[in-house]
Amino acid sequence: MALIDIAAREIHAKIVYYGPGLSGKTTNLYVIHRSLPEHAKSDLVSIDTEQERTLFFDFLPLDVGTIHGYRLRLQLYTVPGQTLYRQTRVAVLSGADGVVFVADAQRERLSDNLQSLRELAQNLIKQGKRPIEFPLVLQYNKMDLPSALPISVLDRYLNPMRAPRYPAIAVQAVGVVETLRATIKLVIDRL
Ligand SMILES: Nc1nc2c(ncn2[C@@H]2O[C@H](COP(=O)(O)OP(=O)(O)OP(=O)(O)O)[C@@H](O)[C@H]2O)c(=O)[nH]1
Ligand SMILES: [Mg+2]
Repeated sequence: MALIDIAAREIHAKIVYYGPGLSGKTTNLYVIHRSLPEHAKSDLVSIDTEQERTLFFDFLPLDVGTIHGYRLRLQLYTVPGQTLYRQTRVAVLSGADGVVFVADAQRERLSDNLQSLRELAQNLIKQGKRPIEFPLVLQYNKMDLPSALPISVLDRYLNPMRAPRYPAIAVQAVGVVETLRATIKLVIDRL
């Protein structure tokens, strides 16, 4: 839940990158961190395994400027996508103001994407939110790979709710900033 600090004229909001294992959630945060100007850079905190699978979360605080005289401070988190860490995803998702669902566009990952989307909806409901009204942006990542499905097919299976969606190649920094910008816009509209 966004926190509005009237005395300090600041708004704090939380955006969570959700999705199946290895879809590219952590890569999104790396790319955003790398693209920040030196003076605005804060540390990217990653709690991961030796193989760089997210174990608990990644965390990046981000100062995105001023709206209506209030400084907007974002906290970006990623969940661990591996099936086994379901409870951790629940904890990391808690209090989110917006979600980026990072899907892996490869044909063989379609059912993993669907399962993760279903789990996300269930978790939002448990946290008292209505999934259709919740600020959600989809990212179709790994569009560079030969087995990536066409956008129209991904739309049909993953986006019946017609959320904003962006094709991406996160390792090449393609589509990463666009995805974040769209999510920030939804979150601000909601506030
Ligand atoms: N080819 C290709 N590889 C990508 C892309 N984005 C990420 N990867 C690779 O996919 C692997 C997994 O990326 P991560 O960002 O660690 O995935 P994750 O979603 O954080 O995974 P978990 O933490 O296990 O949930 C890494 O080897 C990345 O380099 C992409 O757009 N194209
Ligand atoms: Mg990760």
